[in-house]
Amino acid sequence: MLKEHIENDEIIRIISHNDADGISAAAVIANALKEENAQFHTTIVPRLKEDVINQLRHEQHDLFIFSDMGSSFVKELNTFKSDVIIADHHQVDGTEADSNLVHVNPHLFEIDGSKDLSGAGSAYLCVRDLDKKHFAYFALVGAFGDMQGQDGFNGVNKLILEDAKETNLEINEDLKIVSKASEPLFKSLAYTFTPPLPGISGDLEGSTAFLEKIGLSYGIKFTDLADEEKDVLTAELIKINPDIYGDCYLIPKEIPMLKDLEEYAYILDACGKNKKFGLALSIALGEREKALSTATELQRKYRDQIVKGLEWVKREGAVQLNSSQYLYSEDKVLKSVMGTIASIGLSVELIDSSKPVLGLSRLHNDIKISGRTTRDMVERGVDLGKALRDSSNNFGGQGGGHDIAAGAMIPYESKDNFLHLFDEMIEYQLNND
Ligand SMILES: [Mn+2]
Repeated sequence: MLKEHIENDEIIRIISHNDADGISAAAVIANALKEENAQFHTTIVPRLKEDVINQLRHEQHDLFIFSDMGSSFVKELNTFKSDVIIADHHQVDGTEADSNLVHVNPHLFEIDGSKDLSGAGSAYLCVRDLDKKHFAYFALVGAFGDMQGQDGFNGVNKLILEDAKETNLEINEDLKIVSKASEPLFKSLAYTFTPPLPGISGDLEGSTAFLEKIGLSYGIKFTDLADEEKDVLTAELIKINPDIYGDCYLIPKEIPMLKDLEEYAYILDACGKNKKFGLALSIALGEREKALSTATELQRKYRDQIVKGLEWVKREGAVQLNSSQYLYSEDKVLKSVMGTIASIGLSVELIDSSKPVLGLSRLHNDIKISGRTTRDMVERGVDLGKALRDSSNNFGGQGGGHDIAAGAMIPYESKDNFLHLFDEMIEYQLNND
């Protein structure tokens, strides 16, 4: 379907999600189209809603591509007069696609979209046959953005990894700490959230104390350490978390800042979290220098907000319900990183991992909710996507996502009732697995 529209020289309309995966998904498609000299127009949105879809319906395009979103709107998109491609990996609702619509989603093939394929991966599969294996690495950037590559790639991601290795990807064993060449060591360590370093991740004082204890200067950059100092650091960090040393996925031809795919994802994420979608896309489409220095500044600011958020979690803790827990604050900075600190808080053991956690942030008359849990809890029966969808629908809100990570939006006034219902649903899921 895509090829035909490219040959007809149309302007192809891309709509994608606003996180690192969604931006990578748009980047795969946009880069592929650019290389085919096709024209495209991209919009990045936080979530698909009826009004967005109805607006798009009136645009004069022959092909719409929805990436990292769209699977819960098959019914609406079936009614489009133009062609539609959905390249998503979120849970599906069972609606069959009409003949104008191509629906690419791992869940349709009983493949788990929360760990085996990202939105960018689905998008990559749509362009792969146009001889685009050299963009496979963007699918891996997206997978990192959705936390799918941190323990190695599985499922379809693994097949995509083979495409990337065949073309431009190299894998090296190394210390998996961030910003090795651009930040002083104590920040590199404190800003490393995956793999988590309990006592160090998100904790500038903890990180400084650790480096003092092992006799390394905290102000030096990792790349400026002597080899024997790197060895000492590696040995000490492995004691805290053995996963800190392992495979790094690198694009050798890229500039240092974007060489490591995981770090690439974090840059896109920082742009996305600051609503600089155009900036993120332009970097993914090849812009450097000024675009990158702006992005680095945003990343610094964003990381400081996360650190502030984690300090808050450490101080206050999560509010405990029977089978779940939540974080809530009306503080402007904390609100903006609530989902992220729920997720990192869980992994660095600041939050009890035996209960799913919700990060709640108020936006005017609504509350935005990000839910996170562990693989272990999913195996015990928890499905956050289902619980958040059902509990938010009950109060006129909407939600969904994956079993391990999901989101919702509810009216502010139903906050307490919603939390109560959600908690009961989790309890039910655990008792009826
Ligand atoms: Mn995604």
